[in-house]
Order: sequence, then C-alpha cells, then structure tokens
Amino acid sequence: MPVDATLPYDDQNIFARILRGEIPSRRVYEDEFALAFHDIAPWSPTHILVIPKGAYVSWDDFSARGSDPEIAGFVRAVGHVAREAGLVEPGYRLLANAGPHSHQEVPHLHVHILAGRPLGPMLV
Ligand code: D5M
Repeated sequence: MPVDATLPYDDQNIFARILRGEIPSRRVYEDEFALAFHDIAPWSPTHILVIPKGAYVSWDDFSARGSDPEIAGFVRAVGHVAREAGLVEPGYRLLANAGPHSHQEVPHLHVHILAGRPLGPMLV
C-alpha cells in the first residue's frame, strides 16, 4: 500500500527498525551517513536499497531538510555501493519514489539500485 510521504516521519517504519537493528537485513555497506542492504523482493538480479541514517521520509524531505554533509555523504555512499558491487559496467539504474503519486511504500527515503540485466526503457 503506498504511503503518503508528505506525512510526518514515523519512527516505527520498517527501515527505521532495520537501522536500529530491530529486524534483520542483508547488509552490504554501512557508514556514518548511510546503510545499504538487499531488497527483500528484488525487481532485478541485483536490487540494493540505500537509506540515509537520518529520519527523512522522502527525497523531497531529505533535499529540503538534510544537512550538506548528510546529503554529500549519502550520495557518495550510493556511488560507493554501486562501484563495490561491480555495477558501473555494464551499468545500473537509480530510483527513488517520493510523494503520493510515486507509489512509495516505505516512508523512509530509499534509493533503489537496480542492475544485473538489461533493464530496458523506463515505462512509467
Ligand atoms: O520500495 C520499498 C521496497 O522495500 C520494496 O522494493 C520492498 C522493500 N522492502 C520492504 N521491506 C523490506 C525489508 N524488511 N528488507 C528489505 N527490503 C524490504 P518503495 O519505493 O517504497 O515502493
């Protein structure tokens, strides 16, 4: 069920619980600003989610309220994860849902890294 990402941050959302270590995840990377783990229901052979450590609902929220170090750290973490996973060649797709029309399901900002097969054109 998509969430209304314009709502205030809910600290019981599933990614907040993963960040706190309350539920397991298949972690691939962690630093001061970001955590990366495998998506539980992958859309492609490689499907990694990268989330900021701060409490941000969406890309819109993060880009408006996040500090410059948090934003820089998060962007660098996404690139690092993709490089370390060996995805730069032949390539990968980044996707972040934000807002009611996007079908965002988890109300903590996450960037999907999709790779592992030719992904084709974006259809929607
Ligand atoms: O994408 C939300 C994504 O989060 C979706 O691809 C499934 C994934 N998900 C949901 N629960 C988990 C857990 N527990 N571990 C890993 N991945 C999970 P959205 O952009 O919000 O539609």
